[in-house]
Amino acid sequence: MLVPLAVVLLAAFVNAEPAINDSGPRTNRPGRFLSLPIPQKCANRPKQFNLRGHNYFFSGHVGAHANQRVDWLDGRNICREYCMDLVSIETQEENNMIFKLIQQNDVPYIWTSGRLCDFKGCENRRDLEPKSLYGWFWSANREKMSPTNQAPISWTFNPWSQTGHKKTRQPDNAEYDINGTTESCMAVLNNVYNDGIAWHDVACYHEKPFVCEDSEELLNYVASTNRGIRL
Ligand SMILES: [Ca+2]
Repeated sequence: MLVPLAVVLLAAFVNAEPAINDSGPRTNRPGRFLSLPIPQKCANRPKQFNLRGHNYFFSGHVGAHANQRVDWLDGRNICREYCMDLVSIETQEENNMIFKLIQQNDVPYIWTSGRLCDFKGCENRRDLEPKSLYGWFWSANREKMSPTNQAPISWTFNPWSQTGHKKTRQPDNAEYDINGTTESCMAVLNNVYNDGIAWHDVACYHEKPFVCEDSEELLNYVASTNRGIRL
């Protein structure tokens, strides 16, 4: 009985995402939805590195995606077909792993699943106000982030950059002042503002390489609907 419920929840979440349709001046593709996993792709998903039972890959190191730069939702959907999603960085250990990947391979930036809860369904949530401090979460598992102005619990530092376009700490929603586009998605940037490797809020239409991480929800769903599949 759990599986149909999971599907319903997934579908509901798809419908909660329409705000990203109007996310940028350069792309305007209405009616975009989250992709469902493809069992064959899940079984053969790239497993480049591993942390605590989750597999990951960096798009730049996978032949099919090596030169691909995509907007945030396309990044999620490419990952989701593999039973993965954009990376969610809940622990400092995981953050260290991602920062090391970026540093050692001179990657300019990557998308993560970090998202500002500023779409339909996020209204009337006083616990998310002010949004710039309390409104961020990991889309892949819907886990709330720590307040953006402090080090997450059990971390030794705050991964959000102390500077950016406006020379103020992140998130700064800087593009809103430029062209009215909200910076609703989270990327890890490599020294773009002479600030080392750090977290930034960025408008979702920007096109970047990405890191995918196993989605337990999608893997469980495909496992329970495909008898005998090896994931
Ligand atoms: Ca920013």
